[in-house]
Amino acid sequence: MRKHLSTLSSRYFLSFVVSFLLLVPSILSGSELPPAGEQYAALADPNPAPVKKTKLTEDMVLIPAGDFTAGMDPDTGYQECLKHAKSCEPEWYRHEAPVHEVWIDAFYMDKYEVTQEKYERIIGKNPSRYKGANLPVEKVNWPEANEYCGKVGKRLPTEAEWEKAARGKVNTIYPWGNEVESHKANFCDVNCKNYAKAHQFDDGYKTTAPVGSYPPNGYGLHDMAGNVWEWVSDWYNKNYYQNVPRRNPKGPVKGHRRAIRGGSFGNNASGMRIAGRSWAHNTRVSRRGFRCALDGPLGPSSGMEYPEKNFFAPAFDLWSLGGEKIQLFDYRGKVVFINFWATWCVPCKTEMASMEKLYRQFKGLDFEMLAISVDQDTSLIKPYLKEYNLTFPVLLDPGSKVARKKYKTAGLPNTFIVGKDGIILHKALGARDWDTEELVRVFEQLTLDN
Ligand SMILES: [Ca+2]
Ligand SMILES: [Ca+2]
Repeated sequence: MRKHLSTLSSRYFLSFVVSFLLLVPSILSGSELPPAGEQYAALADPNPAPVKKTKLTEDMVLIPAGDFTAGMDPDTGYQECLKHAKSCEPEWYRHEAPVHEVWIDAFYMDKYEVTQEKYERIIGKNPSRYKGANLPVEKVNWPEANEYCGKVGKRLPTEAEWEKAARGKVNTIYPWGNEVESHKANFCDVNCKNYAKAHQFDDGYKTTAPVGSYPPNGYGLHDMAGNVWEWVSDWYNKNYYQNVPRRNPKGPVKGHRRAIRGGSFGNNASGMRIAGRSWAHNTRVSRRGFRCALDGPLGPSSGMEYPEKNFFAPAFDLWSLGGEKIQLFDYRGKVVFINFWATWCVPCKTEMASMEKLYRQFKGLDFEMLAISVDQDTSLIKPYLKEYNLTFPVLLDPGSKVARKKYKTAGLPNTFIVGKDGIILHKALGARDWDTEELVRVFEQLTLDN
């Protein structure tokens, strides 16, 4: 699979190099991007690789790309510890500071901790202390967790991915709010036999609980708080949050212990805080398991790009083919699929049918498709739509002012996916197959997001 991915990446790298070389003359001459139809179309990739279809994502949730707030003010962690534990030290929480914004590309996260049944099916043995097919596998060390994820075609999540996934779009101490409650997660409650036992709470389990026994968090993930601690891919470093990369941090380059997250059945409630960090040497203990992650479908291998930072989609108002004035602002609160195209653009034609399918599937939901034609001769558009049986809304940009000046399109087709908050989430230059299972799932997730 790695070979397959690297072939894809090099293919895209080549196509971008080609695009860039084609652009060079106009950059050098200082002229605007090519006005002539054929030249304009030549920049697009007429044969995009299809997005890989896979069933790997069953029982996984797509966590959309974007910023989240990582870390926590250490005093909050300390105060929360004082509420639930007999001894706490303020310095235990310094490694969660400072609070910082991190961009994470879209990725998939397992809904559940890996169960013993799944682990045994792949690895051929079950090391767990507390046996049960649907209980989380435990007593696995980091290389074993890493090996399992690799064998099923996935990987361990990074610490930052784990924290974003656990946050589930909220800024509370726990996934469900700021106070510990009895039936939200499995921690060291009244049933627990160790020093952390909390008499005032009853979560129903002395040791591990079957995965998914408690309500999911805001992303639909279970047991991110409690049950078993979870290995992540990062090395642990207590100072890492003080100088963390802004985008997709992958942890320190080396270390001698790994980060673990989320608390367990054997810890007091404050161990389940979303921002709580901990570490472990390469040991096997019954309180520790894991779950796997997977790159999102719009990662580098799909040819989709993420903007370097959060860009609001430039505002525009254009006439529709039906003679209505349409403003982008009218669609605030919806996911907007903006596609620049022209009747003379050959690659545009190859993606139109899949755009139509996507449009019909999401019509009426929090979704709008705006196909912006840059045709000079707008009389060609209606017959074209009729010929290919296309019903999505078409806007007119005959001078390419919106296409080239506002959206800086470098070729056709050029697609921009705009989130509900008006921020450009993805860009694609060249035709795509827009109604693949993977991409439909992406749009489902985006339209459901708040
Ligand atoms: Ca418990
Ligand atoms: Ca857990």
